[in-house]
Amino acid sequence: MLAKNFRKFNNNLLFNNLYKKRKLSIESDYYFIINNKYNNYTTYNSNLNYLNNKIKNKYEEYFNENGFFLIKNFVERYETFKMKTNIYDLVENWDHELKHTMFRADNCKSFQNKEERDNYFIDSGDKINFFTEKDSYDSNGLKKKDINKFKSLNKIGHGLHLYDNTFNKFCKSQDIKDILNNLGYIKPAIVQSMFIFKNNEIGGEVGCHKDSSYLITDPIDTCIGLWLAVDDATINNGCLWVKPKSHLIKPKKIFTRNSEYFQHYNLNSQKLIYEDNPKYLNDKNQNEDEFEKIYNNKEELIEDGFKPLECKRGDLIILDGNIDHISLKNKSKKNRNAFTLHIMDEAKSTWSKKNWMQYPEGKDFMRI
Ligand SMILES: O=C(O)CCC(=O)C(=O)O
Repeated sequence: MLAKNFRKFNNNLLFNNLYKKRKLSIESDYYFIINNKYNNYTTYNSNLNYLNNKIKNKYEEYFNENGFFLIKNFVERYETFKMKTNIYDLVENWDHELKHTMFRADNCKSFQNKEERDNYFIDSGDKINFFTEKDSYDSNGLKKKDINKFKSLNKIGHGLHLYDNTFNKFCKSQDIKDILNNLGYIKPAIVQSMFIFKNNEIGGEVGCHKDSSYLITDPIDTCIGLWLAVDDATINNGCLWVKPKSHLIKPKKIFTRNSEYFQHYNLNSQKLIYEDNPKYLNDKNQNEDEFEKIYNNKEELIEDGFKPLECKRGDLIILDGNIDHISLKNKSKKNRNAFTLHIMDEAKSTWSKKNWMQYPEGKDFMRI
């Protein structure tokens, strides 16, 4: 029913969006913006080649210097509605009593046992698994009555891109390839994708982190994040905040498979742990305090040099794997859905065996 109503709503939007035009590039005070002038609402075969070399260089230069970049109108608004329809279909078919785990796994009481719960997360790399908000379930692990299935979700991951749907087409689009190409990616491969709900009034905060702490590549960090706004994202509904130039400080900690469990078979030990990052142990250019620092409000973020990246639906943010970013709790009445991709360069690095997520033996990441 949800999906049917949404489709009806979507068709009206399609009509309204048919003649919408995209605009030209502009520059702002702290981030450089390109407005995609391509106006094809049905496919993802547009490309960034219209950018002349001057702009291309600026975009690379800006990204390398600051660690992020925002492209306005990267996809038509209509495409974001198609993504939502896809998600509504998945959620409608999801038996929330049966399989899900809370994203904040510590509080989860709804799985049979800890082992099963951990595996649902660890094995989700090539699957469509559902992760719920901690505030949507009561202390007995039962979903609160006033929260529907859609609203209860924190994210769906981590293999949405692998299935034949809107997300898959988006990932293979020429625009995405061009971005990665321009940034020097030789063999880009998608390691994970997530639909992040950040629903109104319940969407939890995401603590300050660098993606390379969670997605480890060796010998160098090649992880890059692409974050597509599926709803308008504002300071009020929990937009992303980034700390410009913080990508120059390397991740002090990494989130890894515990060798005690996986190599020494001590089954009473924790499966996933935080460790010092061996790559940068001797790196003097570190700030210990920054790791997973908690920020409670925008004033604290501004004080520490973070910038809010407010977006319209269809805008894309590119994040260096080492940039500090965060989003606050969504206390507003508006959802803040987003689709994210994390990509590595297989020409320059390999996927560390330490990573929490490993594909089944013999299965490769999707190259784009
Ligand atoms: O969407 C958010 O709130 C956080 C996303 C994020 O941290 C990521 O994509 O790496």
